[in-house]
Amino acid sequence: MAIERTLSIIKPDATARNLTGKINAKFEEAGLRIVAQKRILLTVGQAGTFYAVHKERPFFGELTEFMASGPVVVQVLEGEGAIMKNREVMGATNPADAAPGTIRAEFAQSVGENSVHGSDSPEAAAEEIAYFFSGLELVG
Ligand code: FUP
Repeated sequence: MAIERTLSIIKPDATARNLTGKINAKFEEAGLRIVAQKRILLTVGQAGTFYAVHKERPFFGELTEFMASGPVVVQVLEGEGAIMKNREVMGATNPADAAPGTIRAEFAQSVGENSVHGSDSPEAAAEEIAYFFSGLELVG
């Protein structure tokens, strides 16, 4: 399995509850390295560009307003099979379906306020990393 990089976001519900350290401990324990990281406040428009694939979905307005409702931590995780490994550590989108021990099982509040985002394919990872970081900011 190749070394990959993937985009991770710690969402506003988790930053509000001071959970960034507990969440990142789970990534690091799984062998993922944080090779870029920043805490930012998105506008609704920036969140909409990021989630453009969902723009026709009924939850799009709620999703983008939530993502702009407080600080997020955007970060790049690196490791063997990092894209799928990150998704495993995150757990299912709906916390009711998330496996025990996953971030969403332990911390998520609902399908919408589900604490973390992770890229779901190599193409999405490349695009999402480039949306937030320049090459100079990746220092793995
Ligand atoms: P995921 O890749 O697990 O983050 O899930 P999706 O790409 O399917 O959805 C992106 C985000 O949209 C989720 F994190 C939360 C939000 N969402 C809802 O609010 N309601 C839904 O029914 C599905 C997704």
